[in-house]
Amino acid sequence: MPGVSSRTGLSDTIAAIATAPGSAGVGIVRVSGPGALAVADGLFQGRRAPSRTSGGRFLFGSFLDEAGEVLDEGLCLVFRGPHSYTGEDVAEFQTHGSPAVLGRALEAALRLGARPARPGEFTLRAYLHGRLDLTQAEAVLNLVQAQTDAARRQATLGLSGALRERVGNVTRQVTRTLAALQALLDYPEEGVPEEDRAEPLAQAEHDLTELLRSAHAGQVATRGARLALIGRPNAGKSSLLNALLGYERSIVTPLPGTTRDYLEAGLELAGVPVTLVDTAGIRETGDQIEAAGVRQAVALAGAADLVLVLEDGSLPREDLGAEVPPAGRVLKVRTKADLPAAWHDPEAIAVSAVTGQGLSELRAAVEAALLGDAARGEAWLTTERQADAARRALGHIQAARDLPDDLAGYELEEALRALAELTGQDVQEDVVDAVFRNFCVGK
Ligand SMILES: Nc1nc2c(ncn2[C@@H]2O[C@H](COP(=O)(O)OP(=O)(O)OP(=O)(O)O)[C@@H](O)[C@H]2O)c(=O)[nH]1
Ligand SMILES: [Mg+2]
Repeated sequence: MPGVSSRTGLSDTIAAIATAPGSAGVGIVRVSGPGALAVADGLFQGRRAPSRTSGGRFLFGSFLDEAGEVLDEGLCLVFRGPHSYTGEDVAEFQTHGSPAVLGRALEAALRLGARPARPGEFTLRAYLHGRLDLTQAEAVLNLVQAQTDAARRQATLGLSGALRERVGNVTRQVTRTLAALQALLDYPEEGVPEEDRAEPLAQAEHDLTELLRSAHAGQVATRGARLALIGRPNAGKSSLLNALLGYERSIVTPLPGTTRDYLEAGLELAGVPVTLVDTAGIRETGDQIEAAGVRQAVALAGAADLVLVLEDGSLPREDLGAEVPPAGRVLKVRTKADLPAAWHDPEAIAVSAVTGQGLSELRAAVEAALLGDAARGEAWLTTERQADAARRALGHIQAARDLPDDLAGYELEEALRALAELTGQDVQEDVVDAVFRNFCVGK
């Protein structure tokens, strides 16, 4: 069991409606804990009592309230600990998915001795019983909340334990070095061979650096990204926004200064929820409204995850005359590629909002910039909590590398502690609470 003392009391039996509010074909009430099957016996009447049914079976029958009134008909699924989601005895009632039925069924379960589950408490129990580590619990949350395919893919990988495994590889390398250093205390004349000291640490450092590079991608895939389009008036910002969206969201005219207020539109790019932000063309202007729009444009560019700087490809190039975020967060775009080009820049992606030329290259460049080369098949760090622990572990490993043998051990122990925190083997209760606070009731 992970090294946390639970405030929740695993001896309680908990119950909750596991399906979303509102009407649906099927609804589920879930009960977990030592009394789950007794609750099921009281609530459900079928050919056989749930408590006399072996795990992994389902029964068909009726749900009854305490007065014996039939609330609904449906299924009772029986799981016996440890072979269940939570690791405890679990009964799941599948009723018709109406709030009226579900409400009464939950009420009956509570009357029979269960207490209402807190948000995420089923998954918390799975964690406390060692069925999941903390990265997997976080993956469950991400999976429940996944709005896009990229987020789903990462959550599924995390749930499979792929992230735990990547972290486990690092832990093994650090442990190997630490063991070698400790042996040195007993046999100082032997020295620590390279392959037990520098090599595993270099490997651990490399793996952690890769993992951290994925953290940004993981967060982008989960929470989405903001993409600002900036440039001179008439550069073609609004036209490009419309072309990427596939509909006329923003007003386009031949007059420079058409867009003054900024506007946002959502789309999915490479499985990532992206918010495109169209802004006022940047120029010196006496118009108060437009000037306010220009100030906004610069601020929006500063706050975006990625900035597309658009320049009209059919006119001589001129400096934007404004602070542009540093390279790395910027993609240069040469617009109006259907017209004769007035300049060339190998770094700029040539696009035409009129013919659609270059749009797929642009999409690919945006994807690469947002997700980086974080290999697609690998598990990423998906939360700031995970990234923070990984960063600390890396810091200690780097510190150990440069220390003499007798002092490096301390840093490596700290690194192991941070890695154990990452997977949740060694965490404070408040960290665990913070993870599960974001869950919904019933999960
Ligand atoms: N030929 C051609 N014309 C374009 C293209 N993109 C935009 N235009 C034209 O350029 C003019 C300005 O386009 P907008 O999209 O309004 O430019 P903007 O950057 O949003 O301009 P402001 O809102 O004034 O800052 C319009 O007349 C568009 O039809 C393109 O790819 N090819
Ligand atoms: Mg515009």
